[in-house]
Amino acid sequence: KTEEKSDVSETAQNDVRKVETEPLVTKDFTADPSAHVFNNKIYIYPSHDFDSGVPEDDLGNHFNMRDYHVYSMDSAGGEVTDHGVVLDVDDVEWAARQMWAPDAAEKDGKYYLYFPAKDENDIFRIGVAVADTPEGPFTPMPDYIENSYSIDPAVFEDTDGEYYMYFGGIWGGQLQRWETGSFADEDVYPADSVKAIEPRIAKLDKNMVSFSEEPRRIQLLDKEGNNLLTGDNDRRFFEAAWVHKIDDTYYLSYSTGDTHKIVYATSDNPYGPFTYQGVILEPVLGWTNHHSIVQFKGKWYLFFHDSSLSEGKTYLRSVKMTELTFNEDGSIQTINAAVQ
Ligand code: FUB
Repeated sequence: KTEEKSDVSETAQNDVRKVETEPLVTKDFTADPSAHVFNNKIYIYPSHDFDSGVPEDDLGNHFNMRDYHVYSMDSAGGEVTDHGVVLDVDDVEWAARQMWAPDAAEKDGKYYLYFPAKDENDIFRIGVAVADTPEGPFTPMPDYIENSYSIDPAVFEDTDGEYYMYFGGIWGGQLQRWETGSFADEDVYPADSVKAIEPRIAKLDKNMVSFSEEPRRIQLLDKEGNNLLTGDNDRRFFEAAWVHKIDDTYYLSYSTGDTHKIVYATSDNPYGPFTYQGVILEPVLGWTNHHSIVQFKGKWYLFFHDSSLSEGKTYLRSVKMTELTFNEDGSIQTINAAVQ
């Protein structure tokens, strides 16, 4: 890992690297890519966007996805194999609609697909489905994970074999409804001058299908040790948490939502507190920005999406990838992948 970092030592820390990228999948619209290396291949677990005819609103009802495909690649940037539909909302007893950004994990030869969806009360919960292979098909558990809520699960396997789920998203993702500990009837946003709503973490049980603890809040700090504030839209958490680890440093990256960036913060503990560091990906075409970071054959890659294939329709997105480079001090070089 030290060698990989030194490969980019000549890169100026604050340079923005402009990249040109193409959609990895053109047959369908795909978004929110969670990439993992299983069995020496890259597997991508994305949302499956489609035009359901639901009009656009601030709660994201137009993101009305109903199933998941899995994709794989033998080499970075190589041919992409579509493994077809691996889970459909109709097969999930507790889920009613809106199958949003999923993630996957492997343990002891079993594969777990974690996914948010609204239940029959229109409350986002996080469910899990199990398979014997990374490409599924996945069999859903009958109920959502107890004590789960909101959206965008990202499951991180630590080097000691523990698994943690990072999750949450504000606005349409409903995290603001959970500030009191139970689901509020109305949105509750803190004032601009107070601590912003924080992402959540829960350790997974050894069975991988339940939490072994109540979800906890993750503190996000600036470099002076102050909490990031609600009004700090350029840096505060919105959605799309992802964690990767290099040596002893945990990198928590996430979307800032209405300022459309992927940013990151670091910690020496999976529970945080995490200290804000900088921007990984500048705004892309389309309102949302959502990513994952994975190491494959010695290089690090950023998977993300934009709306280039649909010429800007924010709910019809396409998954892309590019190499991610680290500076000698472990900081991440900012990428600009914007297309006009
Ligand atoms: O794809 C639906 C939602 O849009 C995701 O859950 C968010 O992260 C945003 O990308």
